[in-house]
Amino acid sequence: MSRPKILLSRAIAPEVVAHLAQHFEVQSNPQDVQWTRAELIARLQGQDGLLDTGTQRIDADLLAACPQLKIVANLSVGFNNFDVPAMVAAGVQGTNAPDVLTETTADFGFALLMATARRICESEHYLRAGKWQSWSHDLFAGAEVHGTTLGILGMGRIGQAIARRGAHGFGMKVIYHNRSQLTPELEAECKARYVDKQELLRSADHLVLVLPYTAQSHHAVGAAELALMKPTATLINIARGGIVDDAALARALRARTIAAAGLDVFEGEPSLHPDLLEVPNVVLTPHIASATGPTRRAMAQLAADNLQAFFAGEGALTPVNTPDAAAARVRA
Ligand code: 8YV
Repeated sequence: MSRPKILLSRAIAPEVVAHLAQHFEVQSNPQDVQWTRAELIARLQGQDGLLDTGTQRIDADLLAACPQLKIVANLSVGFNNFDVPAMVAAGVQGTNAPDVLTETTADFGFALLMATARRICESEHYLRAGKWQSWSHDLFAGAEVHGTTLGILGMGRIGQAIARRGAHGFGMKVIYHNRSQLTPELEAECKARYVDKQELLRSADHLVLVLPYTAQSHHAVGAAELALMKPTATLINIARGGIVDDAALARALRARTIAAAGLDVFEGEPSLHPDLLEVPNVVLTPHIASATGPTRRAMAQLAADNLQAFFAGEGALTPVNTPDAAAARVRA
């Protein structure tokens, strides 16, 4: 029996590619370029599985154009690139890469919060530009972190890991808002108190966004929400770009109706709203919250393990949908 054919849309850890090659016919993207949708569809012809980084839209049109495709394994915990109902209807499995990135992503969320509150990037640019002449009592005076109120919007695994860092490491008072309230045990462990969204926006000194991107969370933080925040507050987005209205945020930063922002994700990334590049009180990073060698390897390995388990008939390890059995595409 021939081995299933797997397409890697971007480069991943070489040891995971070598592992995949023991079980599959692997076709990779040697130049590691971001293919257009048309290029992806052309390359997917005859492929049984796709390992993607979560950037290619998997919808009814793509699935109809790639009738042999049976599974898409995302190298990301987010799967907003999947049209889940379309995948269910077409009998195609989707998987994500949860858990293995939780602590690393929470570390980065905290790093971004610290860098933003304490103006680390702004002050480094000043130093590199040769502008430092003498000590001054208010030179890059930033916002306090320890003992302040940490607000978290989206209290899944990563939100909880951030809450633990804030409460246990920095003595912060943690409040959160989420679609559902945590169990009393989890709330106690995270030392977190559930509040409504308005109170979260009004009370947080540092507000971290860690919620999934859906039609409901599109622009969950826009002009109206920013207007509720304290003028001394910072906003940190490590979730998805579309959750924040970037144009409204740039206006709030320029007018200093909030103090600062730290952004790892952007609407329309890798392009940025040009106004964000013009304001000094924002720390900008290129979607790297999960980017450590060990974590990116673990994410790639989990995606590979999903493919292997699926094609072995054992069922995907971290499925995000249950494909319609009647429509399920025959495995190679
Ligand atoms: C990924 C992410 O690195 O997991 C996610 O949802 O946003 C990041 O950890 C990115 O999606 C590329 O795969």
